[in-house]
This record gives sequence, C-alpha cells and structure tokens, in this order.
Amino acid sequence: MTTWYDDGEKFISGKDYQDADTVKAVFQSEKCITLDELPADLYKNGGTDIVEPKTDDDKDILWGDADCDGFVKMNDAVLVMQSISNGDRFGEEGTDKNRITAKGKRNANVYENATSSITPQDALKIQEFLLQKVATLDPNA
Ligand SMILES: [Ca+2]
Ligand SMILES: [Ca+2]
Repeated sequence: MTTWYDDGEKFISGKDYQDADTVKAVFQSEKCITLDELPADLYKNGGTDIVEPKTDDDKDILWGDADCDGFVKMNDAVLVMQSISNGDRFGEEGTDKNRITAKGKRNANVYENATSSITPQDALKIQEFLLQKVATLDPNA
C-alpha cells in the first residue's frame, strides 16, 4: 500500500500530473481507503492501552498463598510447615489432597526467594506479614 499526498509539488491535485476525473475515480475506488474511513481510534489499539505482557512466572502470583486459594492467611503458613515436616502427605508429591503444589511452593517462597526453596523461614515471614510486622511478602519489593 502507498499513500498519496501533495508535498510541495501538486502531484495529486496539479494538472501537470493528473486530471481531476482520474483523481476522483481513484479516491472513490473500493480499493482506496481515505482518512474518513479509518477508525477514529486507529492508534489507540481499540481503546485499550497496550500492556506489557508479564512473564508466566509473574502472572497470577500471590505471594504467601501456599494453598493457592487467593488469600494469604494463617493456613498458608501452616501448609508450608506441613509440607516440610510431613512431606509424605503435604509435600508436592504427597498423598494428601490438600498438599502443596508447585505453584503453591512458588507463591510461598517469600524468604530468600532467589536463593532458597521452601523453608520454615518462609512460614515465619508469612506469619510476620499476617501480624503486620512486615509490609509485603513480595520478594522483589
Ligand atoms: Ca491461601
Ligand atoms: Ca524460601
């Protein structure tokens, strides 16, 4: 596709290059889109701001939510402890239906996130958060 416009020299509207009937025919052609046919929000992505896609790791993470129920409560700290102390049942490979999941472990790894896995320190930090001793569980904050 190419655009047509007068730039200094009268290429479109000038008699030296075009005759008026040809210009009219071109602009009225089905194959020619004129400005008034374009959507008003052409450059606004349909009215929705373009949001930088987050990585899968950042999506739907709720720090401290070990059981992935959408809330951070004391039972999340308990589940962290259970998954450590009673791994046969509550570890990721455990037998209990309420065992911790890989996603739950990721959510709950709030203490030394980059360098450790799930430890009692994670459960402790979740409790400190619930007691408002720490302001956030986001390890990146
Ligand atoms: Ca929870
Ligand atoms: Ca940890």
